[in-house]
Amino acid sequence: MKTISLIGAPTDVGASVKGASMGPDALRVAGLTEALQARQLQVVDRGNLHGPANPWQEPVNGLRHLKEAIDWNQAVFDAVGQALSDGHLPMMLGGDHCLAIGSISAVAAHCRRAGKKLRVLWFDAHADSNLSTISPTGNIHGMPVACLMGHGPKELIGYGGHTPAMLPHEIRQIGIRSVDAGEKKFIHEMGIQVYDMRYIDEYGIRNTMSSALAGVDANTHIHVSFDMDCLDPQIAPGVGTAVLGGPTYREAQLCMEMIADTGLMGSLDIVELNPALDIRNQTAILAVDLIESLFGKSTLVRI
Ligand code: 5AB
Ligand code: MN
Ligand code: MN
Ligand code: MN
Repeated sequence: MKTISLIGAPTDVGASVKGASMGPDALRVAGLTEALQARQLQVVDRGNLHGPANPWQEPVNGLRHLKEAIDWNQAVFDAVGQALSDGHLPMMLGGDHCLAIGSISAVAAHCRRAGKKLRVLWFDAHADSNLSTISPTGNIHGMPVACLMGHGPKELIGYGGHTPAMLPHEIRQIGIRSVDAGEKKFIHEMGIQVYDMRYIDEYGIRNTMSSALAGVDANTHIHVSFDMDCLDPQIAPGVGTAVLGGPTYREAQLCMEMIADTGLMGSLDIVELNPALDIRNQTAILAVDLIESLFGKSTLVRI
């Protein structure tokens, strides 16, 4: 039986909108553990990690709360690494998206040790590829992809002593529709494969996911980094940086179902859920619903 380790990371140090720190408990209230257990999965809820409080300061040299982000990511790196060495599937409950630096650094280290190929599926409205020199906000939740590729402050690019944690060919970005000018240049230079909303509109979600999953095999570890703002704000209002025009409920479900069909998902981040902006916890409930599909609950009737 597969065991899932739930790792709560209750912080919003990477953002400038407050509230993502309440994400882990909102997911628990929405019934995450029970939903996974109903899928015959064993769940170990490791509770919430501890880290520095959010000092709510302005950016210094283009980076807001760098020290706090370093500490939180170290805690996430350690916890995700521990879960993987225990043979569990880590599910990191954010928290803001800067925490994917620690989470994916740990997953990448695990893949190197195990001789596995890594495929990161990054669902987001945003490209999260900012650098301190080009970011319009200094918010580190807008920088994790760049940091993972070795572009960022030295403390954020060296978890586990390996830089870069991830190479451009190991990631696919899906649902992107808000990209800053500097990010566009970075993505282009790095050669990151982005399935933006225009691509999804033109080719459909099925072709998008087939392409994003192309090349995975039995030796691939799929990591899903799911920023809740990927979804259309009509169905997912509980996020700090909402952008119109995201995937619908059914499109999101098909993404999850196609990932489940591979049987290769080995780790997961659920981030950027902001209960303070949500309506009766509906975005958390939606997250649990999509997670169930990621673990094989299907709407398919035909046999
Ligand atoms: B999220 C913006 N590009 O860098 C920036 O929610 C938004 O993790 C970043 O995707 C959004 O501040 C970060 C304007
Ligand atoms: Mn993000
Ligand atoms: Mn986002
Ligand atoms: Mn956000």
